[in-house]
Amino acid sequence: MSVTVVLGTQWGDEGKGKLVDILSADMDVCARCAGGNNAGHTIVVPIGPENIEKTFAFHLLPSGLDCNGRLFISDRAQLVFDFHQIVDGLKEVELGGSSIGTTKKGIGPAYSGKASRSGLRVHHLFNHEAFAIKFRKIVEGRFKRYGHFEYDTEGEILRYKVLAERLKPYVIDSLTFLHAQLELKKRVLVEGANALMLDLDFGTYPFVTSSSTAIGGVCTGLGIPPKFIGATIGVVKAYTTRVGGGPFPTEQLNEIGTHLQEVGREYGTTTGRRRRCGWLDLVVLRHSCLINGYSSFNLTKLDVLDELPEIQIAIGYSVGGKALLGFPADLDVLVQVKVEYVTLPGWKTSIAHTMTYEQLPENCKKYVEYIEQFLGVGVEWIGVGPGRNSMIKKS
Ligand code: 2SA
Ligand code: GDP
Ligand code: MG
Repeated sequence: MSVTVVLGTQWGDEGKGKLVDILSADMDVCARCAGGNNAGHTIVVPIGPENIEKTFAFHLLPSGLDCNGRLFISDRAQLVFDFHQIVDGLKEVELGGSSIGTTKKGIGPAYSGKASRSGLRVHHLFNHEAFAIKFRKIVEGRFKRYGHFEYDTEGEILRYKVLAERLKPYVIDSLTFLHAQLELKKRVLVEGANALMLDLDFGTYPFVTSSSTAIGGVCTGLGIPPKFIGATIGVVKAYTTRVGGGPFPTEQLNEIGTHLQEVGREYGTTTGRRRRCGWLDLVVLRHSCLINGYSSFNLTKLDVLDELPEIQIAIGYSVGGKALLGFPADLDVLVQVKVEYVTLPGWKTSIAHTMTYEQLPENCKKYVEYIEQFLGVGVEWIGVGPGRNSMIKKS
């Protein structure tokens, strides 16, 4: 079983990029399987003889990418066009007060096209005449639905003719490629994008993205059967953030939320939007564990909690005095939940330069162990800063 999967366990931005960057050193292939350039995965790495830390943000390309000539694009990948992005914006305006708060990268409209079987895929680019006919038809359909927005259809068709030539050297039959790698027992790392609570089926629908961000999306996105999947590492932020609209039971619209936002520098990697912040939610994580079956966790941004005298963790939801067993599907129920918290003491000391688990303050270890025991999943990695070296290997 040579495939290791890295998935976001909450509402995204847990720090998947950083773990993927670290794990990539021991991998042969790093693959993206879902989402698009809505994702923003940040890595902070020491560069040059003086080891000056530099920040890189990856959107569409895998964070494990380290060299030209080693990038491949699946011929089956769906294409996101500029008109999808325009339509994304128009849809959000149409929704008004109940807008999703999308990244406006065209993800929803492109996945709608895919599901309604009118999407264009990478292989379509290489039959220019047929591509042009299909493209015109799709754009006409969008004009009918959204009115005649400003868009130079013929200019775009010519632009894609040129871009297709540039893309050609990278395009492969990814199924044949990946299965050949698996046959050779090469190590494959899958970089999940977005996160479980943004999954089209299991997230806080409709405030979700349009791809399958859960473990199932790894198999449908890459065309590999579950039998190849060895480890599934869930990346868990030590508190919770969410960007965009939708309910967020442990959100702290107070000085705690502001503290987490400022210390954690919680701004969208793709859009620069302020991320909403709140306490860690183990009800969300239990739901996440059920679906993805994590073999271990990477707990990230634990350093962001350093200064807090007390830390709260959500451990249950109830409605009308009745405890809920699972995470509610209905957002009208979710907005009503009363959250039950436990309060743990903080550690009030910087853990930024801690190298081993044993060196962490006792209260910090108690926080980690509480999470492990509640969820029944071990924490394998702990992030204590944004840099590549600020990661403790626990077990
Ligand atoms: P979309 O654009 O259709 O996928 O938006 C639908 C919802 O999914 C959320 N979403 C995200 N949430 C967290 N991080 C994402 N990536 C960027 C980042 C976000 C940014 O790394 O910070 O820069 O704003 C991401 N992408 C999509 C989105 O907020 C909607 O709630
Ligand atoms: P991703 O989408 O899951 O890859 O996460 P993002 O890159 O969007 O957001 C995570 C942010 O937290 C980035 O700015 C990272 O550099 C930063 N980060 C990751 N791990 C840690 C950590 O352990 N501590 C701190 N302070 N920052 C971290
Ligand atoms: Mg991100």
